[in-house]
Amino acid sequence: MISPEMVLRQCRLLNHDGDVDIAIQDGVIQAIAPRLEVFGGQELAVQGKLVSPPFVESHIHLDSALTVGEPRWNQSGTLFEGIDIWRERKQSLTLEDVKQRATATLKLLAQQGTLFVRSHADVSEPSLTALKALLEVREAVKDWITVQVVAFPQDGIYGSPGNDALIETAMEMGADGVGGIPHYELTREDGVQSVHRIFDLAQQYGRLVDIHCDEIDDDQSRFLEVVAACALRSGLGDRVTASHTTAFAAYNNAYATKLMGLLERSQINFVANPLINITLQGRADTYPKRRGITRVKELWQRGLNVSLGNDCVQDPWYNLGTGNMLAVASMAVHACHMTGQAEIDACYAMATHHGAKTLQVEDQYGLEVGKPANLIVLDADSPYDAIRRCATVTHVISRGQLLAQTQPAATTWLGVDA
Ligand code: 17E
Ligand code: FE2
Repeated sequence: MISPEMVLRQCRLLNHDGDVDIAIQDGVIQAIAPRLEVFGGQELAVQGKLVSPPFVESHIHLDSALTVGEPRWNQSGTLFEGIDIWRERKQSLTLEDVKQRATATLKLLAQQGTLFVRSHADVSEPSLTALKALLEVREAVKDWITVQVVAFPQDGIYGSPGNDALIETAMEMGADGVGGIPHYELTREDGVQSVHRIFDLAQQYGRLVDIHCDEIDDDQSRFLEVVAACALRSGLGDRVTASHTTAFAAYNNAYATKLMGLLERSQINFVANPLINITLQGRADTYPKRRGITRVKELWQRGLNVSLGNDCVQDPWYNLGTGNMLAVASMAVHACHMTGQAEIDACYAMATHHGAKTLQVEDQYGLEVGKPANLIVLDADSPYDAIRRCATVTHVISRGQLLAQTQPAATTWLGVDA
């Protein structure tokens, strides 16, 4: 008999027949079995609901979150107007401003079941306020949520003279990853050079790579091949992530097929941000309009790692958003034609396990004995049910502690005969 601090009774697990009990002790999963005999501890009656590892937010900008309308709303809906609005807003960033909005956003994410987050921090301002603030937040929240910070040169590494030095300073300050935006550099050559520079920094400082790559509908935007080639040649492989890659959806199939072989060899990760890119992309199209989301289905079918992100919560690029990963997965199901049963399950995996692979946190992640007790209870009986109904995450357990609880909405019918 064991004496855990907490026992979850009758949990339905992913890919597992029959319900199990889960015992938690010292912040770690102590036992998983159909009926655990325990002595003491807090009991949580899950009653056959889905218990899952937490969601992984593979891509968000915590520095710009919750600034919608400041100083103005994005009227064109394009990436480029968003960058211009942010350039204005970021002139008035303070540490307190960024920390307050980032922490509020992390709480939104966590209460909806996300406990691992990769955030980009804009490092195109000489003060590096966004980065400093997010590094402080990473530390301040680490007891309840894991945050990685990627140094992201929003205005390009070569867009203005000081930016190259700023991204190196960001490495010295302790960013977890190095990013870039090759499709926004002034020329194709600058874009290629920026990718090489990013890989040099990643190797020199031993950091992860996560590049905003080809986030444009231009079928000539082909930096993904450069990223994949660098990942292959440097041996960085799955420590590298290509985010967005929306142009991949615009490439002709002959080129896309050739590229797919290189991607497979490179073993890089992909992050799709379907809520954002379905709205940002296709803006220069008339009809038919592109969906502007990378080839999620084909990448997944080839066994490549694809995960998902919100990208934004109410910022210059996206006026909406609540930070809910099930909403992101639902948009992936719809916009990427992932409606088959296995495909819906795959979209759930993209919001969970695949994200852990992108973030390279698999050693801390998953419902297994000995792993940190990070888990969520959903008001759903399967991933399909969870995505279809955008189910409430009723309990969030982080490091073995109950962090947040939410009541599902309940309707009472009045005045209608059953
Ligand atoms: N910056 C960028 O280049 N692309 C985006 N989707 C966001 C910020 C949100
Ligand atoms: Fe982004």
